[in-house]
Amino acid sequence: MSRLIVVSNRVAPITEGEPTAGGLAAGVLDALKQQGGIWFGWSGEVSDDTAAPAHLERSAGPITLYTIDLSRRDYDGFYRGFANGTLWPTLHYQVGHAQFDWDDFDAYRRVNALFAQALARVVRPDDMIWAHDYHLLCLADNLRRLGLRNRIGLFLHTPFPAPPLFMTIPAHAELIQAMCQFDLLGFQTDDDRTSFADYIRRQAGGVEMDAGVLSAFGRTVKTGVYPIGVHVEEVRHLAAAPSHHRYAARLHDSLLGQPLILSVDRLDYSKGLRLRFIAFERFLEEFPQHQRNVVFMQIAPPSRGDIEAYREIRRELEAVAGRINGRFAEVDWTPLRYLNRGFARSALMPLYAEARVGLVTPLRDGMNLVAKEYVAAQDPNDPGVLVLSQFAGAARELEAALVVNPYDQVGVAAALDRALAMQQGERCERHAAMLGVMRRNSLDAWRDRFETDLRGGVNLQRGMAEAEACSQPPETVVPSTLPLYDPQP
Ligand code: ADQ
Repeated sequence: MSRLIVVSNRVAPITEGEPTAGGLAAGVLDALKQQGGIWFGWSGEVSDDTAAPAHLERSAGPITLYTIDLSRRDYDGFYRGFANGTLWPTLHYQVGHAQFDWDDFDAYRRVNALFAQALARVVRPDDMIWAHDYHLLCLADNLRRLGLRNRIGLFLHTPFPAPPLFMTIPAHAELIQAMCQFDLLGFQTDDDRTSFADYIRRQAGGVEMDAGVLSAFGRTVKTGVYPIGVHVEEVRHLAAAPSHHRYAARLHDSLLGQPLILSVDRLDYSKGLRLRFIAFERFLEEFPQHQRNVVFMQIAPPSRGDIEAYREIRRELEAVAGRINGRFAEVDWTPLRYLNRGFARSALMPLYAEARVGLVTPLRDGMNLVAKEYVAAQDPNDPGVLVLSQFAGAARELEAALVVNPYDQVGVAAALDRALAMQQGERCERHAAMLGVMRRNSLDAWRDRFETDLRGGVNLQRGMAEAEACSQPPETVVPSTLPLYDPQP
């Protein structure tokens, strides 16, 4: 039987009870647990051994993990450099944080080729390969060069920006051409898919056919929208189980009846934490009746701490949090609690349930699972209110949230006041609407739809071959002088 092979930059810690601070990890792990398969990725180890990297294989229940190490040079150029220093900020419309270096891009190509070579050793001809995220845009291209004809799909967990923004990356044309070697490209929202299709039409001389099928570079690639979801019942179960309430009980006691505004994020400039803190400060200024009567708690474990932009945002947040507390705190009241740590899911979900307001205001986000988890964790009879950025993918589905512009501090402050004053009837109504959407677009539905479309994709590729033979092949925008991918040592 055809196996599912998941490929992502990192494989998740499989041990239950450990904090998992990445949305991709949460989604993929849940998906693989259901049906089993292979998960392939970087071990997280940096090895100075430059010889061909060893495979590490281990099984955890129905999941077999294969991992490879990276050299220091590749880690610096691929992970810190191109993936997280160029692609991540650009895909999140934060070009001010982006930098580009051709040596880093070489490392990105090299690591994608390395993944492909290691993967090719374990793939069988009828396996289906599902790659994840922005680290692996060139994976299918490398696998095709090795002669693999398997069905290969990519799901992009981040946004995909409008073409003029993507084109700030000097290697944009090569990246897009490589992406067209996948059979299926999945996006979180229709905006993201449309941006990619716009690039293909306007910059790559390609055409859009029916139902999201694009033709470019002599290939046909299907594109689709697959909003990632959460296991609603599982989240509610974790949130309500008394055995998980150790932290939530301590939090509850410490609040002394004051309502809690809660935010949970990886510490990342795309999550909009600095503007959120300033919006909370504005809220205390504009609505002084809430002073001494509310607590805002931000949980934000540091991530990517060896990249300067991340160290900088951490310093900035410490300064702003200190200023707000210095300005408003009383002997018996601290308005902002800022926690630089992660929590196991079982501990986090009851914390969501304690919060009267879930404040989720990224500047851009592919989806944002915290928003969905917050909604799922609420008691349907007395739910809290979600205040959600219009720039999170989740806002496309959770229209019944209080949707805000994270750049508008006055607007966010007003939404917080409105959320805290909202009557039970309206809270229940909004919550029920959001829960209905989330049940339809669950994590299972996300996985099933992507897999079904990927299985169908192979027929599509064959079916389109004839049609393409009759039409003029689209012109490529990639200069012929572009270097090929490095062969691996
Ligand atoms: P992330 O950027 O990591 O994911 P998000 O979608 O919010 O962001 O997922 C975070 C996940 O990690 C959630 O399941 C959450 O519970 C957990 N988490 C976050 N902070 C935590 C903390 N302090 N302690 C413990 N757990 C924490 C990327 C994209 C998103 C996209 C996801 C899934 O950037 O836009 O929604 O992948 O596709």
